[in-house]
Amino acid sequence: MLTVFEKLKHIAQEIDKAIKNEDLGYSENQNATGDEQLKLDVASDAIIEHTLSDVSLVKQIISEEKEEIMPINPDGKYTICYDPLDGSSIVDVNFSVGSIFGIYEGDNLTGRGLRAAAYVVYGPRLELVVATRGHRPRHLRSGTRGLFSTRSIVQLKEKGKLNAPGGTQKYWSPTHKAFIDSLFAEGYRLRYSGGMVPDLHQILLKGGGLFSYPGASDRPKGKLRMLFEALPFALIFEAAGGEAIDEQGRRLLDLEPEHIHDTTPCFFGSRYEIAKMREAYGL
Ligand code: AHM
Ligand code: MG
Repeated sequence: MLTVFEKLKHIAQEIDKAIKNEDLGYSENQNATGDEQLKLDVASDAIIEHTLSDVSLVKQIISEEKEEIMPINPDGKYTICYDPLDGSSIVDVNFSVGSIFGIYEGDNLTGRGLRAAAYVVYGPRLELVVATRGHRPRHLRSGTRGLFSTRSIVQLKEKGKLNAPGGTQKYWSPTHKAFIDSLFAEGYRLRYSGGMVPDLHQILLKGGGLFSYPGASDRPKGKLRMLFEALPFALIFEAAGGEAIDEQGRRLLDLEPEHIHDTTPCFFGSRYEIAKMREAYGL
């Protein structure tokens, strides 16, 4: 796993340079889910593909930006699923964006097969959070000579203060709206940038809170993709002492996507907010 994490540091540096220097415009393509692709989405995907394609531990890669699975080494140990540039709709306004990685055992593309996860935050500083299953996540920051050093071990408190509610309110169910309102009524503060990487990173580093992306009438199965987005963050939240569930109260790490681009409603939080969610949803 260390070899893979070392490669992720290289990828982080390369994508960071691309974000700072390359064209932010649209490419002529759409990705597998029909989203317009930015030139930067394509460039970030190419950096990751190029870097991972000579790692013998890697059996195959699956990208949010690719329709199909890409084989690398048939004897490799892991499948790496990734979102090369999450939050590409906010990169033009110079908000923080990120890359997300899920490292799955063999070709076991389920929550139970997920062995490790990581994300990169491209912000004023370049940061990386890595977690192997069952161990507290490590938060690293890149220094002056491009070397990453550990800043902290990530651990959530029992209860936080932040509320990051995703999606469009007019499409939320009355249950979800009442739940989100109840957190604000309790004193939670709104923190939502529209990029799940910085939004979840903030909750993790500030010790707790809730990030939700529910199923709603416009998107009954939510927006966030299981393999590249929801499951990697579920592993990180659980490793940090928090929880990650869907709207039926199932652990995200117990889910099994039917298709590689499947999405799921999701709730990530410290224990208190997740307990409140279960209560509000009658679970
Ligand atoms: P993307 O992968 O196309 O960038 O979309 C995922 C992003 C997440 O980072 C973020 O949490 C979510 O979309 C925001 O969606 P919304 O604007 O509907 O709240
Ligand atoms: Mg994404």
